[in-house]
Amino acid sequence: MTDIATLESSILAEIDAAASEDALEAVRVGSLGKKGSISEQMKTLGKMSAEERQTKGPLLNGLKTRIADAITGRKDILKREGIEARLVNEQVDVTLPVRRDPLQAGRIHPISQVMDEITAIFADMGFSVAEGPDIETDYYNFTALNFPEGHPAREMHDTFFLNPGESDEKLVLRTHTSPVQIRTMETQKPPIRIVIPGKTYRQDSDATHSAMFHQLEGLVVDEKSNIANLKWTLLEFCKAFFEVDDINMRFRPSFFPFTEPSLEVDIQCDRSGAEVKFGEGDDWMEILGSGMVHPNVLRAGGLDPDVYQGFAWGIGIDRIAMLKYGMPDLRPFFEADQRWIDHYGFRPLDMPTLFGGLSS
Ligand code: 2NL
Repeated sequence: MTDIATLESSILAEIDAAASEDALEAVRVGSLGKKGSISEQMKTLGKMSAEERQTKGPLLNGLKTRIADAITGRKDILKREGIEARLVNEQVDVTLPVRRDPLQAGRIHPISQVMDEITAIFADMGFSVAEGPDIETDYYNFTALNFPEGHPAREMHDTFFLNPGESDEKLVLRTHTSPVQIRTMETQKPPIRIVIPGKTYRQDSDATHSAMFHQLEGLVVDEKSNIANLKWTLLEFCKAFFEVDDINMRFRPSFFPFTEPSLEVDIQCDRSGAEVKFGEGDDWMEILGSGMVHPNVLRAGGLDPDVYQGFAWGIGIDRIAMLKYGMPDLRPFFEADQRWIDHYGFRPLDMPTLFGGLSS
């Protein structure tokens, strides 16, 4: 056998023996690579006589081509074997039930969803979110909000009082989120544009009331905000929240100790079908209370009512969540029933935004 034939058979044997693509690559480098055995042979051509080169050259070139072809052929076989091995080993039982991705398994409670939707709407109008404690002093919950001592409205709130502590201050579970507005006025100079979502408490529970419920209040204070601004803000809110192009609103005179004048707001709806539709029909539904901030409340917040004025409103979250998402009963909100939250809950990664759709 010639040297070339010996070299060829030994490389072909290595190619056949290569059990992986990595091993095959090592054979390729060892033969066709820069310092490989065939390349070394090619380098000797330069030192040969013209005659010798004429016979050896084509032989070496032929060898090079055959080895390259053999490597390609072996590579294909190894690839196919790899796929076949995976097909045998990586079996999937397509009849198994689908396991939910942990990121998809949780559900956002409708109350959290509605709070996120409402804050997204007001954030888009330039409001920031403020929060405060659930346990409040009698002063922040009532006195600063223009409820005189002994005023019947204090009793109307069915307040939960805490046992007196070491300090003399009377503590309550806040009956509305309004104390947060007072705290904000004390620390922030106007213009103020805030919304306050949170838990509130009143001693009252039946099919439509829970002792702990949720409210979202808003407050705007500057030097000239007026009832027209209040109406526009609430109209834009209602259109965005109920996801309708237009909606009629009705403002009725009312009374709250902390606003003057006070206005209750109804929106147009249609109750003729199985569920209530908003923005159409000739029926009305009350959805929130509002008004111009009472001068005494501005004063309690450290602001001069001769310089500043503002408007405020409060919405009950639980009820409008029921309205928007067609939930007939309030009680399951707080029963932690997995089936209920699976049905009425929202996907955690579908965060409400105005550009992406609030509830899509
Ligand atoms: C309702 C009514 C309302 C407010 C809340 C408020 C807060 C401050 C000053 C003035 Cl600090 N007003 N909040 C105003 C009007 C109505 O809530 O029926 N909520 C469910």
